[in-house]
Amino acid sequence: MDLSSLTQFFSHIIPTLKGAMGPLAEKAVTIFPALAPYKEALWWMIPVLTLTTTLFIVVISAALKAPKASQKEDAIAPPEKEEAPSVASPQEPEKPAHEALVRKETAATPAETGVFKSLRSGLSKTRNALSGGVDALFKGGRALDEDLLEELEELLITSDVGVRTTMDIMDTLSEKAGQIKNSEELKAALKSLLLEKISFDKPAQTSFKKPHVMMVVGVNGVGKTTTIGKLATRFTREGKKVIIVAGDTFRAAASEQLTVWAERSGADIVRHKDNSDPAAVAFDGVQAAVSRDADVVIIDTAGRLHTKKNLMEELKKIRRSVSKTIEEAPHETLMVVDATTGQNALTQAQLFNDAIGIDGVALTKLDGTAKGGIVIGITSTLGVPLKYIGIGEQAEDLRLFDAEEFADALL
Ligand SMILES: Nc1nc2c(ncn2[C@@H]2O[C@H](COP(=O)(O)OP(=O)(O)O)[C@@H](O)[C@H]2O)c(=O)[nH]1
Ligand SMILES: [Mg+2]
Repeated sequence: MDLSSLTQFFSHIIPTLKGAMGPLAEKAVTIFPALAPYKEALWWMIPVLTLTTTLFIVVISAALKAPKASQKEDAIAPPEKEEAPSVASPQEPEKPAHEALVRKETAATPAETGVFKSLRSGLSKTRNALSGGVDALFKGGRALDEDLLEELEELLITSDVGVRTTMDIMDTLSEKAGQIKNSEELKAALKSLLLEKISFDKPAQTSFKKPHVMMVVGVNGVGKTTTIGKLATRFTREGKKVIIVAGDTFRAAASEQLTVWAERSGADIVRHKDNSDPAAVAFDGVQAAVSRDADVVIIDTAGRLHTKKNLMEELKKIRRSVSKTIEEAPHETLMVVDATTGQNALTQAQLFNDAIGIDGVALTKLDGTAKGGIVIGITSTLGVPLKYIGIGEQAEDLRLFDAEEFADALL
């Protein structure tokens, strides 16, 4: 549009607008006498104000629409927390567990929640008990005397630190008692003593010989399948090709649950019919890994403890079966234990270690307990490295165990 046609346009539109708005302006002045001084300008003020108000309403309603829509989805979304699957039951209906997982995913996928849960918030219950407990000891200006030390000892034992480890810590602390005046100093001393107890030579990091075969063992409900899902996520995010093997053929829902995790993490899954031989699935899984050039194979296993002897025999059979394809496989046997079971976790780990030998422990549900002291119990008595800790149910809630980071989060 050139300048002359623009001038022509305005010379046409202005009188038309003036003519149309004239009567409106008259009416406005009779209704609002205060507008009288602006009468001459009303022919353009009315359309301009109408236009800007409409624009304003459109923008505001568009801005409000987005959060409203997601609120609506929230309202129909199922609750995030699901009941833990019950201990082994062959009659367990297959569908609900599968549905439960799919629903859980729609409720809060990692992409939706966005922020990774911090270790500190995952361990908040233990932190409140331990760090808060030490603060409480000094309330009312108490000094570090025999009574206070005794209460501290009780605090450590009720946090599942373990009797022997607590005794060791208390011995050293009583020697240092003269130098400790307040809760901050006591926390610092306690922290360095705990750190001494839980520090390991760092477990060898993920430099795998391809395919690296991992077997995941532990009793029912401790979080094996979930931990496998989290591990698969971790490995695929590192760019590794992962195959997970549904070796818990005993529980109908187990393979379904693992299939959901495979989809979620982008791993392949090898599964057979329910009640088929776990050793045969494991064998096929390793064969598939070799032929598909996978980096990691993670084998899920059953965990029914009431037939303990059979379970250990079954696990040994799986080991033999995978070693037929790769002599040194499984390269790693990871034992999963549930931190909320306290000292039982330690007993279980010892039991599995004696029967089949374990290379590392994954301690789950540390977010659900105030007794995270079990980490200290496990690392200081088992002689097997604590490799991973689970601090929630989502894919990213698995951490490589780092003694310093852990101690920092607690005290
Ligand atoms: N809060 C919490 N729940 C967990 C964690 N790990 C697993 N779970 C839950 O524990 C329950 C049992 O887990 P599952 O993987 O099925 O145990 P499995 O029987 O050993 O395979 C499920 O509801 C999981 O969501 C964790 O680190 N924190
Ligand atoms: Mg399972």
